[in-house]
Amino acid sequence: MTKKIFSAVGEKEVTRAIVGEYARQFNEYVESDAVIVGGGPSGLIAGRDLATAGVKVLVVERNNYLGGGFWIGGFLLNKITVRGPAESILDELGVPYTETTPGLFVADGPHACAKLIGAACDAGVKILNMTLFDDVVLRENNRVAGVVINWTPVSALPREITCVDPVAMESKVVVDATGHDASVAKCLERRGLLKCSTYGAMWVERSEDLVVEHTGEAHPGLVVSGMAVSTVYGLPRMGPTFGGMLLSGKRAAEVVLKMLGKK
Ligand code: 48F
Repeated sequence: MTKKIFSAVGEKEVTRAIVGEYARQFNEYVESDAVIVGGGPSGLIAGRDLATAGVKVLVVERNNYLGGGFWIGGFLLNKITVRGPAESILDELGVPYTETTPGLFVADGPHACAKLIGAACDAGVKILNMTLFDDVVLRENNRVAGVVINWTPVSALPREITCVDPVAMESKVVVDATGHDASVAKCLERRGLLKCSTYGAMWVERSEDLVVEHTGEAHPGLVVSGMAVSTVYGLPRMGPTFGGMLLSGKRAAEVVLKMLGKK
């Protein structure tokens, strides 16, 4: 008999640990202050700042991994760029970078992603991954008051077995940080409640300033952040540079704090 290295714990304890902890946390976050849909750079920075300020915040992400477009800089090359002054956020996160030309900073995508995800989790953000935003919860005067969600794989089921009803999570504010898709804003557009545009052609020197400037409450209860802002307002795209996403996430958190009466 070989000497045992690990604790005397079997399968049922492992299963109970997963199910019990998941259910406990899910139950706790059925009602939160803010739900952020999309765990890319803008959503994660917004989440980090909100959780740091003591806000109960849940990120809903359709993939099993967080980070969105932050893993790959552009053209499948994993170096991300930020234009000044957004390198201050890389400093906050402890991401090493190089200044390749005055005002342009380059970092490793995976390293930056890992630090960003870690910072959001350390601040207290809770995550529902493999979870697809499906619809909004609306209350009086069509105020957004939560999200309807389903497991991501449900959307891949054959048509004849897709009658899997979703569930809803209530929140005081919802943030659309779903990137180009602007999934939450588009959902309001389908209901005739919001007019969306489509993002414009690339013009980096204009787009990042405009994204930060337009970050805010696009509909009662709904804040738009990151690339979703470009889609909603028809702003130029910025391509493979991320300072605008990081500063937009910060701005989104400030707006949410104000809406929650915490600023
Ligand atoms: O696309 P994404 O990284 O959005 P972002 O934070 O940053 C945009 C940049 O990555 C880049 C750019 C500018 O630098 O052009 O594109 O605005 O992250 C969006 C996240 O939202 C998730 C998606 O999987 C990604 O992780 N997402 C999108 N739609 C849904 C969703 C949905 N319906 N439900 C849940 N998650």
